[in-house]
Amino acid sequence: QPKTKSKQATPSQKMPKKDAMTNNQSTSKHQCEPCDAFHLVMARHVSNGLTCDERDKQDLFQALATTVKQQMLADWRQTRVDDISQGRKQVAYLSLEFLMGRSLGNALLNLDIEQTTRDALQEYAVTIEEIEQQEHDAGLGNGGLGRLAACFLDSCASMDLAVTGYGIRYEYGMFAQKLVDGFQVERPDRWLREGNPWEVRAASHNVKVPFFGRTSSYIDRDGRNNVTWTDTQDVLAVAYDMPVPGYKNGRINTLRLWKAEATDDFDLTEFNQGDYSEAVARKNMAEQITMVLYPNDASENGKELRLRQQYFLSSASLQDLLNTWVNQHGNDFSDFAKFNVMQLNDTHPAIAIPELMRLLVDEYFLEWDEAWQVVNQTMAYTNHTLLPEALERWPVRMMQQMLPRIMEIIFEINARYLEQVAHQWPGDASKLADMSIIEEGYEPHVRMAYLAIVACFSVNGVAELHTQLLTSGLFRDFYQLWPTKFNNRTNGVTPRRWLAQCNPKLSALLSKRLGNEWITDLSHLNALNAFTDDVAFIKEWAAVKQANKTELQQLISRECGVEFDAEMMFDVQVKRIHEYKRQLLNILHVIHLYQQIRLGNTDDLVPRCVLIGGKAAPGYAMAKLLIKLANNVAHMVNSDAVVSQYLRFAFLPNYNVSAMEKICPATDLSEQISTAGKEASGTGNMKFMMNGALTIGTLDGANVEMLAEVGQENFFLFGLNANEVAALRLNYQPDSFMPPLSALSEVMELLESGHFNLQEPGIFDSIIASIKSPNDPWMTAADFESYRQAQVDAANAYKDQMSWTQMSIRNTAASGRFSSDMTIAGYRDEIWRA
Ligand code: B1H
Repeated sequence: QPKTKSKQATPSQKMPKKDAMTNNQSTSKHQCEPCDAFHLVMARHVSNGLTCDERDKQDLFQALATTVKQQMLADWRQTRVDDISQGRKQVAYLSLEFLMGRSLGNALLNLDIEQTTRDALQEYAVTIEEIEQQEHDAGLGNGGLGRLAACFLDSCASMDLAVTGYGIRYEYGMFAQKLVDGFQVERPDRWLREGNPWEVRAASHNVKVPFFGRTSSYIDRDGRNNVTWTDTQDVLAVAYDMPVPGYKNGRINTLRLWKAEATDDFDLTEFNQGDYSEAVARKNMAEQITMVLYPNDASENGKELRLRQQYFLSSASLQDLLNTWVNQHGNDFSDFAKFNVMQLNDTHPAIAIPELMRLLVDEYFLEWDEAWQVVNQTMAYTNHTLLPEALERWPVRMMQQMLPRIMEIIFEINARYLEQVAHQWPGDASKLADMSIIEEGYEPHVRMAYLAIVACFSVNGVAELHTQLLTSGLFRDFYQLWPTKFNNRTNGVTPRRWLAQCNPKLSALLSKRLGNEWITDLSHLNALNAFTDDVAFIKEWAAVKQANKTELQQLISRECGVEFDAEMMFDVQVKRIHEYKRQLLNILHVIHLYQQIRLGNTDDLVPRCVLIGGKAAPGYAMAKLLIKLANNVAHMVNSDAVVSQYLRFAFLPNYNVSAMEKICPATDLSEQISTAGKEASGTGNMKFMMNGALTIGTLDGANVEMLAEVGQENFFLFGLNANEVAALRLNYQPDSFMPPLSALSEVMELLESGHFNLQEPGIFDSIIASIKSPNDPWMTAADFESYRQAQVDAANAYKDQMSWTQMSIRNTAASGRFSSDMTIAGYRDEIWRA
């Protein structure tokens, strides 16, 4: 009876009555332990109108979050029970990253207890917002890929899908970024220091993950030839569960994060040998696996510990899924694929493919073909990038040593698959080499993307252009072999966090006009188009943006010491720092404006505040230098009294999910300026659009689809398209894009003069050289003039606030397609068939 759930009391109905929550301890009739505990903490810290300090507030956060978690427990358990009893297909979303950010605000919204909580806090000298600030971001991801996983979890729960996220409980999340003299400095992110009130340690799900050792074959009693993997060093995987509440529907899904611990038995053998220190050292080795998130967005690093993380996550999650299956169905896997499907978030967990083969063949004694069928019917792969430096390849030697049985299985998969290739392209030896899962050479490597394509029944890209480029380029041969495997699922973002929660003023305005169905069906935003000539509405819309800008202005003042002015245009680029994202193009434009103002060419200028934020991978020297350049330019801009009448420039340190929640509601102009063909999708672009920003952007990633939805007249398009970039690559001459007296040549001259680094001679030489290099893959010079012109268009458009606001409304109205609910509906119907 799949509908019984909806008849259950919603969490709000189960929430204690307002008077019970607001009564103090002694008179409360409500016997709920967590609420009592909450009031006890509250009373201790903030009774009698005393104000509380930050430490007090942290206690209050812990108390409130614990209370909210307790409210979820019954529905959480019920969700699990119902999913099992109703025999629903289970989806496992495997990802090395879940960039969850804060959970309190999202839980209050989805559980519909925000008002109750506000009421309960009324007698204390503290607001929800102050308490929310106390929560440490769960920064268990790098950027778009990790945040996408988090948005998907929210959509799946809100759409009543039985989806479990499987990830790693890193002790240290994404590093905290500080600036010292304008340089990025990394600080550890010990997000668990104060404890994580949301998690539940679920020790009953512990499993052991084997490493190292050797393989040997044996003949069993039935005369079957089997393989065992012995003398392994096992690591204990301990499950920590986080609740994922659906939006007002009573469903609580699970994000299961694995922590690595030393196993007891492996301690024991060494204790027995009297080798205490060795045992402790090994314990550290085991626990290192889940110590830290690798901070390389869109580039691999090939570290051995990273492969250990990947196998640890994959093996623990699969053992968990198989244990659940066997408990219910015994060792018969013939129906497994009917009830289970796994989505691999890029190749990071692709080692799950040979691991599932190993578990089925070696542990459950399935025949190879039977096991392969299970793998091939249950696993689906999402590709997130075309950048060659991000395609994972693991040395065969490393794998043989660390995961000997897994490497054997990959060889076997490859041998069988290459027969198919040989059949398709008879006598074509170079096809075999090109398409082999093993890249031969001095140091042979396993190509993880090829392994994923061969094994999975679905391969998807994350935007239409990206998928086209995959099937016509990188994976062309595979597309010929298996055209039906390939499909597109354009990314999306959750409208709960990225509109309802982060922009309460706009949400209220939307709901006043449209009702609140948009929160679960974002296509309702289309109806806004009926109000684009309603002057009163336009004014309300503009007032909301203005208020949000004032809030951001305060944050920028606090964090950067730069005074933004909410009367000026807010021009924003926040994302990881990477050459392909071209923060450099943005900085060059700021330098151009600076020059114009100093020359007195200010007649047509629209005053603007430019914001850049983002982290550079610690080992990515060029990205780090771009941060330094932004800071030096910002210093010159902001300290010039004349210039700062027209232009202000700030670099926001430590950009993260919580910062974006303040930034996207306050942005006028969103910078999505990557070199065409390089940004697989982008998702920040969608958050800005939803919140009424206009986009200045290239025909890259999901920008292409955003433009199609909103129309050319509401979008500032510039630059080469992907084909033109590829064509120009063959004969690129940056000089030809900076003729004498051109804006770019003047900018280059000022930069080369050392004007922005008077005390630090030569530090930007490598940036200058990269712009002028015929080998510049990002073609910054080629797109500068068209970018500058688009910026002029944007400024001119901004002068007419009425029509700008109309365009802003049209952007929000057209953003409905980019709800992750739409994306997930696609995964559900076309891939998971759940
Ligand atoms: C994206 C990554 C990524 N693509 C390797 N690839 C990583 C690759 O730690 N690593 O090794 C981490 C991340 N991230 C992003 O995915 C794309 O660049 C965006 O365009 C896209 O929107 C996002 C979500 O699909």
